[in-house]
Amino acid sequence: MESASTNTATMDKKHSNSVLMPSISHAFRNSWKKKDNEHKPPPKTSNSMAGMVEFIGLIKVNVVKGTNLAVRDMMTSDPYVILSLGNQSVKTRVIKSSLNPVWNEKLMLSIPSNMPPLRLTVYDRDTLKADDFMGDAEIDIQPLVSAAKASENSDVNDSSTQGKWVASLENTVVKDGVITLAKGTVKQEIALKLQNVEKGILQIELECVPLTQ
Ligand SMILES: [Ca+2]
Repeated sequence: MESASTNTATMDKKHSNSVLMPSISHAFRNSWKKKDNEHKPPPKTSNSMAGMVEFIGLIKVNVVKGTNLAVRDMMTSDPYVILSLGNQSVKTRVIKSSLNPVWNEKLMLSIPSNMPPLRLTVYDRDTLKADDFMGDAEIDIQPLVSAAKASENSDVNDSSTQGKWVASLENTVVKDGVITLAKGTVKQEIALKLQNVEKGILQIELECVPLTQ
């Protein structure tokens, strides 16, 4: 370090100490107070840009029912379903004490442009300990999205002339996931055999609404 610059810095510090000290400490007090009150600082622009995802449409999921689900309490379970697509996640209500729950609950998720698989996970709600896993399943939504886009671009809009797209669902399907067009909406009814669990079938209906712009 050169002595000249050190001297300058010391001089500056002394100068600011004598003149600006009261206002600086006041500013610090204010900034601390502000942090305590707000808890969350506003997100930086670069962060929010990095987290931005482009959506190409909406997927409506009707979680219809579960059949012969796994037992996680003494005799039964309190099942609910978590749906996740990319970073989003939504869940159904809990049906108390049932291995054949009927939710009939419609949930909606935005479809990211990279079209990740739709994940469904079933849990047993417990009050005194962590919820227990009751199986999961994954659905490739690309065939449904393609069908929805095709039907949108097509002039013909009745179900008889529309082709049928059979979804590729690997080994998780019980019932064929045939995609159908009825009254201008593209739908897919699927019965899924839950994976990583001893038993259980989940029945859902998917509907895709592409964004036109
Ligand atoms: Ca339970």
